[in-house]
Amino acid sequence: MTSYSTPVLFFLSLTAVFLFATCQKKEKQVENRPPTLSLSFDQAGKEYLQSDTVRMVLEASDPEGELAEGVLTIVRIDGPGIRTEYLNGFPQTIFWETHDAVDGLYRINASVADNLNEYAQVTDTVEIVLGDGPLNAPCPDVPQLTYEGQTYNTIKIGTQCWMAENLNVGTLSNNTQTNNGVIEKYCVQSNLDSCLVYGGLYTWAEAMQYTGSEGGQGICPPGWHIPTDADWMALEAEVDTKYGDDPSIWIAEGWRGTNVGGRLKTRGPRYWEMPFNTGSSNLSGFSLKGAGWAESSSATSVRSENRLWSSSASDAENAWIRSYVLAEMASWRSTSTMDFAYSVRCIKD
Ligand SMILES: [Ca+2]
Ligand SMILES: [Ca+2]
Repeated sequence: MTSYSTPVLFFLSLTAVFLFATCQKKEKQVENRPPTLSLSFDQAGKEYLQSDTVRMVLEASDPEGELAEGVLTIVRIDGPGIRTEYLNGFPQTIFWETHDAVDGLYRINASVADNLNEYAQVTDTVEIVLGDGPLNAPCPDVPQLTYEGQTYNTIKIGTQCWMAENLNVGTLSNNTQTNNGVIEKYCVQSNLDSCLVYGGLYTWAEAMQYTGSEGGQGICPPGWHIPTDADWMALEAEVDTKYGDDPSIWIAEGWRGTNVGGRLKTRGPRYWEMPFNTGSSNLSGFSLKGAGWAESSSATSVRSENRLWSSSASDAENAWIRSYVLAEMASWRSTSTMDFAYSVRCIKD
């Protein structure tokens, strides 16, 4: 065993005390810094139509990397709190669906603490406004019509009178639709209730009832027809707020217009996949739903796309269509093989 003299031991212990004190001092010098927190919204101006989805992104970090749980509250100004959300992990996206929210100002408050109870807080205000409702009314001479056992609402847009729902006529089938004297339809998941919501899906020839004549009645009720490509263009010109009836816009292929699609689609998450339906206002009252489409009998893209026929063939195997999809406020025009099954909207003669 090594032995030390008293002065050496004394020196060693002094050194230890000094080192300990220095460390203590150093620890005190490293101050804990508070976390940072930011809140952003997907809509400029933070003004939303009632039934929109408010999408909020919270980002937080702590210089020492020690974030604890955060909390977000939504409170109607001069009203009760309507929602509290605990935040674990960042960035975090919060979806607030507002169909039940009354119009007014809402305060969004979020905070997050670190392990030493230093915290950061952000507050912002969102306004929920009532939409104006559809700018258009049902067709005055035929506000509703009943066809093959189903009643349809109508909507008058400009000089046109349209059904306000996709057509749902015929017998559910999972086989190839043929010229057999029976109107056959595909339904999402082969479920008749889906056809009540979204309408049936038909190949072009079935929809046209094997006549091929542009503007023909096809499977529509008497006095109505499958819209022509020009009927669709007139609708787009009427509904879009920027381009009006500039034919050079609407004759183009691909995405056209600024907000025609948003104004034709239903609002909110019910018939469209969230969160990307923001901006759809249905101000036209046309009420497009995400009916999907079918390559054979089984539908795909349900709640994310609606493809609709025109009665205008582009050649022997293709016809002009329209498509409306999530996250897209414009209107898609292209040709499509007649073999795929799409929705039908009837327009009055
Ligand atoms: Ca910290
Ligand atoms: Ca048939």
